[in-house]
Amino acid sequence: MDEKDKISLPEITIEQLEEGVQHVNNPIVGLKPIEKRYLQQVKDYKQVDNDFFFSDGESTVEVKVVSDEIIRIRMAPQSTFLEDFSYAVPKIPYTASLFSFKETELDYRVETNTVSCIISKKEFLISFADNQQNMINEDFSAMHWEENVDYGGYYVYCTKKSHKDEAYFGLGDKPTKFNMRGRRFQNWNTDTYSFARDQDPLYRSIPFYIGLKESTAYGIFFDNTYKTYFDFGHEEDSKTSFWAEGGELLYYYIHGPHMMDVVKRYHTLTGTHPMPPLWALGYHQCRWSYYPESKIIKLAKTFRDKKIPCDALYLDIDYMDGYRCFTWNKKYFPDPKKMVKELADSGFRTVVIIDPGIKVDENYSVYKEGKDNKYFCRRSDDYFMEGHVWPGRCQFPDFTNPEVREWWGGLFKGLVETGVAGIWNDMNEPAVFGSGTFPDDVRHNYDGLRGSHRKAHNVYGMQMVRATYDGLKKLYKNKRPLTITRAGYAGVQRYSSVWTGDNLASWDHLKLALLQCTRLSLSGVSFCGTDIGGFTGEPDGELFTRWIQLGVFTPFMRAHSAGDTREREPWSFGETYEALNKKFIELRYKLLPYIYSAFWENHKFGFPILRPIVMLEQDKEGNRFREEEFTFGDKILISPILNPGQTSKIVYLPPGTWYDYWTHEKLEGGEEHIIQAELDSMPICVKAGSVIPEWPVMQYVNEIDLDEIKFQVYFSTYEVNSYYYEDHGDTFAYEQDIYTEKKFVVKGDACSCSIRQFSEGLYTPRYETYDIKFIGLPFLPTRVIIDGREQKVEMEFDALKRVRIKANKNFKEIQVLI
Ligand code: MIG
Repeated sequence: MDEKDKISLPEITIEQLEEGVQHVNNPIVGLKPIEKRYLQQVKDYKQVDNDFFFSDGESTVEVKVVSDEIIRIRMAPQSTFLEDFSYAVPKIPYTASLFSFKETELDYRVETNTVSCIISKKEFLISFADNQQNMINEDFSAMHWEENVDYGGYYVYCTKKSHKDEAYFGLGDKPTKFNMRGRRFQNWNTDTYSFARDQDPLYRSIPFYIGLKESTAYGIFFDNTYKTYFDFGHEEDSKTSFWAEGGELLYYYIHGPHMMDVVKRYHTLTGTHPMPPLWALGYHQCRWSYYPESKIIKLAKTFRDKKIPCDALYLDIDYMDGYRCFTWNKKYFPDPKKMVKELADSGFRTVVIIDPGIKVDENYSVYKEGKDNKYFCRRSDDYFMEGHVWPGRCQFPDFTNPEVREWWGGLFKGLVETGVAGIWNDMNEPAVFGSGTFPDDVRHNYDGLRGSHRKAHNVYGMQMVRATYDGLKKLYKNKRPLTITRAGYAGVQRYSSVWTGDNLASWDHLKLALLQCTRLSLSGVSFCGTDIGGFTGEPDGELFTRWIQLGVFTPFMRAHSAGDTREREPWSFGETYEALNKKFIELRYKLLPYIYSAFWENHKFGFPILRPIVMLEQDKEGNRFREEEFTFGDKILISPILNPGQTSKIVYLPPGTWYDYWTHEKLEGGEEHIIQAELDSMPICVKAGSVIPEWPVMQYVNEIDLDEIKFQVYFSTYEVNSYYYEDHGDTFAYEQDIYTEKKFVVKGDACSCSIRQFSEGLYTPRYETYDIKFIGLPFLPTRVIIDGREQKVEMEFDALKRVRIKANKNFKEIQVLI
């Protein structure tokens, strides 16, 4: 090779060359080696407000102070940055108060009150330390890249040091062990029917992880929509890398030190779920497919006859006319509006499925409109992107085009007028029969910035459900829509709940369900659930019941099954199981006000709804391998039974005092306990000091107007706060502070227990009284003092010395004492 044909390269070491050289068999460059190129010594820097630019003469790295705890890093190999646009982070929430800049002999330091970002001059390594100069996350080698001769742009890489025993969590719903250390993953949304343990990738891409180094947590959010990879000490134990097949090396370093801080801060970047309609937290019954009309009406009636609570029934693809979206099969559903109303009259919401594939059919208005307005995706040479899906030959809207999203949102008008209450977005990876998905050369609008499918693939589903959500929100006029999506990218939580796709009826998948949901919760998507019972295959009664039990404690609770399997309703496995399933669905309904409050804490404050043990007690080494215990909100701990025939379980409780939910037995935390759990039970523990709201069992949300509400108060000797939230349940008035948030503070000693109440917000609930039950009092009370005055209050005691009193809801403090 001639000297002049060589790519001009800055000095790089032999070692780097050996690692990086790849011979690409490309006709244009022949066998010319494509090198991995690394940042070189820093030559100069420039500051523009809270933005710092460091250059090695050829490449530039931007260090942006986002907040006291979040710093964003970007690299431009030839110093030209791409457009600063992100589907995940719609608006960077700048909140940095003070920051400073220092230059020393060896490095530059950008420092906030809590984090210091250190840029070494000689090697251009980037590291993050806390304000005590404890190193938390460091580059192993300088950021690097490779030119992409086929498409232009670069493959971009970042390699960090991985410390012995450093643990890794997050990354969406990878169906694998909870701590991802030692594994490599890929993000490329994929329709994975009947997926297996460890299969990768699946339907969603959330390129965000939490590292736990010793007892300090931090987060890395690699906001890149191309195919991305993460290697957590898999290739080499001492390195953790992430890289992408295009786009920018752009990541946010999110400071902890607690995992909870990291997740909350990740939420400040990517947003939280809007409040869901309350009914969406009830039990949902789905199947592929319930049709014709008589079948679904009978299903509804069976629920009510058997008095098994249920709020939503689903129509899968067979409700459509030849699988044409936004149409009805009139043979099966001659009068959908009447049917939906009939269901609504007995308290059921109807949710229908929608797919992105639009049937190529000149007589079908959706296709015609899409075609006339050029809304469908095209190949690089301007041919339409065509593929076969359920309707046959289809074209696909380009949801990355804002105009297309607007159009798509409007298409729901008919379904909304029919009374449909929720939309289930399927096949939006996007999935195409045969080829799997779109070819790479499909072009997308990408909100005006243009891109091939390589860039838009991972956000396609998220933009579909965004269009769906925004459209429904307008059409419902201030009523909350329910949307469910299969595919998604970081930030999808702003538009939708997700379910984990086509799982399998096996005990191992029950375990995966637990892992996937807790992992999703840490990755910003708290409103998640799995197909209860397993989508493919056949569960037996025991597996189904255990899955219902876990389902009570997954934010989205829906049973679903494939069409070629036996029926899968709560009564499908005989009377014994029916009674058990009913008992646990009823438990879900009792806990609805608690569940709803946990959603509020997610929406408003960015707390994940499901919290694995390691998040509650991250400094205890062994916890990073505990996978089965988790809390729902911060008060109820669950450890579902995950094996056939199992009737008891060793459960670890974090420090503090806990109570067995069923027996009220007191259990000390910081140790393991054996908890009995025959099929009619499951290990559930409540933290001491909790105030757990409870509703009577209703057959559907709002069936009964309450005139009192129950609270279970769990005695504690240390002070504990609990939050209780309520609002209209179905409007957006909460955005104007029309809600009530109550804080209860519980504290007791050997002869008294007090509960104080604080309220905030403008919503006034209908009921007047609280029905309060004290659990675990170490004494038998004889007196009650309400707001400083002793009252003659009737106290009821039961065999377990639990004390029950009724009180007006406006009290400030209640004390029960000897
Ligand atoms: O190619 O609509 O994951 O929940 O029932 C299968 C039929 C298409 C896949 C979804 C599943 C749904 C099914 N769909």
